[in-house]
Amino acid sequence: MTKLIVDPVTRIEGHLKIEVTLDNNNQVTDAKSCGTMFRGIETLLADRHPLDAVPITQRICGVCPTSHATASTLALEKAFGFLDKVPTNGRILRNINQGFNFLQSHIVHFYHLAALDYVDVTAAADYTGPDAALQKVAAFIKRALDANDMSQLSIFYPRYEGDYRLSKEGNLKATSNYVKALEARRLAHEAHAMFTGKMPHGQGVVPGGITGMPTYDNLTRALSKLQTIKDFINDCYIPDVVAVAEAYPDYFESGRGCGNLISFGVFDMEDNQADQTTRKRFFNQGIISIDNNGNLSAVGAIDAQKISESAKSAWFKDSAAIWPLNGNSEADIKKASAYSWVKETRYDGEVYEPGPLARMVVNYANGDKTVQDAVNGVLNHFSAPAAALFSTLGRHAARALECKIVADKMTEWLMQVQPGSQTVYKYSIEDDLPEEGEGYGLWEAPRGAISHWIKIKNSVIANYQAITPSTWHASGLDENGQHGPIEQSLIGTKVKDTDNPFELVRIVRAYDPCLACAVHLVKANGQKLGQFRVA
Ligand code: NFE
Repeated sequence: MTKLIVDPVTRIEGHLKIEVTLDNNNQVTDAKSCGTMFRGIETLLADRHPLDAVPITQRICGVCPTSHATASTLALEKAFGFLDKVPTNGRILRNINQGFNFLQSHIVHFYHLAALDYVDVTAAADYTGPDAALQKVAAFIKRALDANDMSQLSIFYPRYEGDYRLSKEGNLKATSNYVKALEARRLAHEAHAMFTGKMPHGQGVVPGGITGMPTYDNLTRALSKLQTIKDFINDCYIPDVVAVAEAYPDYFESGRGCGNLISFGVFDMEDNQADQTTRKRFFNQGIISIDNNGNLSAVGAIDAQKISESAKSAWFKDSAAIWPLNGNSEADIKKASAYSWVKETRYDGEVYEPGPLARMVVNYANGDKTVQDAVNGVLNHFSAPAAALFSTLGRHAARALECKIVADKMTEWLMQVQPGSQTVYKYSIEDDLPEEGEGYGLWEAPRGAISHWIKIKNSVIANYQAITPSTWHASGLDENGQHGPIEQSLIGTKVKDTDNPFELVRIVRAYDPCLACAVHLVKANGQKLGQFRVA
């Protein structure tokens, strides 16, 4: 038995350690996903005005602040009783903002984080041809080598060696697109900022709608930026994911996971809908599972009462499953069973995986023709059954397909916005907000289901919780002995070379974990919970 530790897992957001136990055949028999960072942003919210939650919770993360802002906004709208009051323009602009955030996040995840597990950028080191992007990469590598300073290449190195399979031409094409992806990401941020003031952490998402005023000018400019991003998705992102899948087809059989998928749904399609679990959303709400024979279940409805968090393997005092609205945990850094700052989020007591895969499979099973055509296109190309989606490559494929489907839909949303029409429901902060209330917001971040939970007493926040998709993904062993999704994906994996465990990091990165989002801590009364010295 050997212990193998990857710490930190690089090219993700936040701080994650992976610890696995290998048997004599180097097969993973046990896995621990450890969030090593302490966040505690919820503590900042105690006793503040409820409206402060939207800007403050966005600071949990710079990658998916839009999702935090929107989930927080929905929680407040529920607590205030005006979930059904958002005007049409506000609803559509929310979809547009969230859409641009999905596009930038998915593109950055593939090119700048995960693709480097499959694409060998050193192919560009001796490049002398006409491609300006490759010339820049070659010059970047040369500068570091001339200075004999490999730390300048830290975005590429160190890395695990021994399994780069693309041709030189394939590596050059993907490396060139790595540079072009930066431009696509910038355009998505710029378009987002047109309606929310800035990005990241836009100011325009508020309970009641969006404050940014759409004009024909900024809508036209957003459409133009969207078109460039769509071209990038069609010409680069989709073909590059297919090229990686063709070179690494065994990764359709890696990292299966827990087999249960969950989506809270995202992109509201109708006005005046009070119930978040049943309102019509472009990507539907639902749970779905696959059995050991590869058969999908029917899609089940979402019941917010079934969401819980426990802390068996997390450094918090309570271990039993708690409905998040009642969550109020104290840190316990001496807890013997703990190895992570990530709590165990569960649905109906079971382990579920949120994310692009969940959204695609739920919509696929619900008969969404666009999603079915896209997914069947991939499955047919690889002569693969639907079960192949539950894999490392399946997660990348689902994310890329979703990116295209969202971008295509966004043209329609941008055309639907009415300049000059109301974008936000008008209310008086002094007179119209209740002194007491409870609410939760169920939405989707790029990485999957996100929920914010709020209790208001005496017009201030009495308790707040933010549960992110990465909390679901990176959660550890719960009180019922169930491993979280990433841990389940790792168990059973065979590691070829223990000095270069690329199999493990490929599995983990396909989930697109963000540990900045995943860790959290609630303490409503502001006590000091611990003191940490970072050496
Ligand atoms: Ni920090 Fe996020 C997304 C949220 S984390 S990136 O997407 O919420 O899972």
